[in-house]
Amino acid sequence: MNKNHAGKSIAKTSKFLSLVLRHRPEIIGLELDRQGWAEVDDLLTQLGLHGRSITQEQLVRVVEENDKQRFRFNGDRTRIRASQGHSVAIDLALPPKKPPTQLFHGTATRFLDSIRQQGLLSRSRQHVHLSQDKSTAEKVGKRHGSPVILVVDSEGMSRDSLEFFLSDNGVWLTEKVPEDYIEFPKWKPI
Ligand code: HQG
Repeated sequence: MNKNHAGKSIAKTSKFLSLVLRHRPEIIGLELDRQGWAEVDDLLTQLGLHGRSITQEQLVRVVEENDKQRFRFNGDRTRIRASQGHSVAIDLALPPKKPPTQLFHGTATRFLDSIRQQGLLSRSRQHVHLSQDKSTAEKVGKRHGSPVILVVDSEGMSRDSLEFFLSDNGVWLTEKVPEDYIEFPKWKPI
């Protein structure tokens, strides 16, 4: 297999892993424990049974080479989980952490009216996702349409006892962001 093809298949496997480890483990008959971990042996077996066979070495490459470090092994590499982004009801069991003064959220202009009214909601996921840098927020926003970056007063939220968690891959998570803590763009989107 040439390098390009290998890269593409890694990307494909990574997308599929996101689907099963975050959203739909049942499509390959996989069970996640309460904290979202799957047994690596089970995962490899179930992938094989569903026409998605990969080797342990390929799985290690998917985890290690993932651009956002979306997946993580436990210490002895017998278990694996997604570090954030779940829609399945699991408890990542992250300790609350004091956030930086500000955090950013990238969204699409078409959602702005609704966000002004309701604040940021986690919708299908378990948390609202925030980043420490604007460029990540911009990329996330672009996935939904014409991007806009919202500035979140995380310091104010923290002061008001709203909790934050930092995922293993550096994404800030919180249950919701009430509209009063959001700085909206001054310009009116077209
Ligand atoms: C929007 C990526 C209307 C919200 C990233 C977003 C992230 C509202 C969309 C991770 C709303 C949900 C998650 C409201 C929120 N009214 N729209 N009240 N509140 N929204 O995909 O943050 O590459 O569930 O602004 O790095 O875009 O997948 O969340 O536009 O960490 O690893 O509803 O996905 O990681 O969309 O992305 P999503 P997200 P990965």
